Amino acid sequence: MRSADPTRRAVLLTVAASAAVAALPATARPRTHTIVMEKMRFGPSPAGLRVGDTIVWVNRDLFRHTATARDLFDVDLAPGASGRTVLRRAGRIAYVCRFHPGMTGVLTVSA
Ligand SMILES: [Cu+2]
Repeated sequence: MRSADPTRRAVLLTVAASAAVAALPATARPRTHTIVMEKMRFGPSPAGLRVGDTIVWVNRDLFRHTATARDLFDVDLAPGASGRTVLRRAGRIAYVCRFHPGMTGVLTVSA
């Protein structure tokens, strides 16, 4: 059976990040979203993304993957690893795994 540790870690990170920004006014409060890589696919892109939000990438697969958007981010994750990126600009942001060109996704980020 596969370990649930990466999921647990992502949940804990999300909780910690939420607690850290709880004191900010609602309009300025960044949020943390999780995208899981599993079975050679990216999980669904979260709705309601805003500039300043964080994406936590969780690689639950048996393969190394990246989440790569040209000029914006390049997260390289071993199996079981996780990493994070902060969304720095609004717009439609296409991303891909550099090792598996069939793995793609799109983030829609508002200002
Ligand atoms: Cu990949």
